[in-house]
Amino acid sequence: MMLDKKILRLYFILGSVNTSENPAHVLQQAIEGGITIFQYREKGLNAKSGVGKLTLGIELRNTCLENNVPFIVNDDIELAIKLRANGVHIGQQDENIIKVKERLPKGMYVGVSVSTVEEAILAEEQGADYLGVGPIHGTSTKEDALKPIGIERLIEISKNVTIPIVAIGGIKKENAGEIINAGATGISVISAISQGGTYKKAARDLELATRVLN
Ligand code: 3NM
Repeated sequence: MMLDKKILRLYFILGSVNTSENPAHVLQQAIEGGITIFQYREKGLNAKSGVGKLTLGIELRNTCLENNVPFIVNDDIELAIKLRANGVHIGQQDENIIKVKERLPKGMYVGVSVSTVEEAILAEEQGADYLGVGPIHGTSTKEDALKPIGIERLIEISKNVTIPIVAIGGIKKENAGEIINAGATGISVISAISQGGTYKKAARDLELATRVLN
């Protein structure tokens, strides 16, 4: 089943290390502001593991369910299955896409992080449902982020694949429009919402900023 492109318009990612507030509260506000999909990414220094990771996952999963927002789990395939997530998002360091798809129940989406045209073409061939392309700009949110790839690379990648693309890395309302104009289906953010103070307004402003003609 093809992923509805509208769903990828404003893709919010959050884990407990990205906020000093209750993550479920941040998520609820972001939903009210207009995010279209959510990814639970429990990674980085002081990230939860085991029962703590599962418990927060259940809470965020329930918030998404109550609000009819698709819920994606970063990297952790077992957790994604346990939480009956709508999909899983994997990086280049994670398991092979074909193997991941074999393990997942039918209908669960697989998103893949790429930063080159070659990686993008391969991920599409192997059955990725969408691509996360980045980092477009510099970001301090991901400790091991690669060097920014820039808008030109995003344009090049979008010309070489047919599956939807969400761009990531240093995206905020001021540069969201150029991302969509470069051919991306949507934008993906952590700090532009989680560090946005009023989360609902931050999400709404981002959503408005994506409304450009492309
Ligand atoms: N992945 P912010 S960049 C989670 O390039 C993540 O694959 C990236 O955070 C990649 O919106 C990134 O705060 C961090 O810049 C995005």
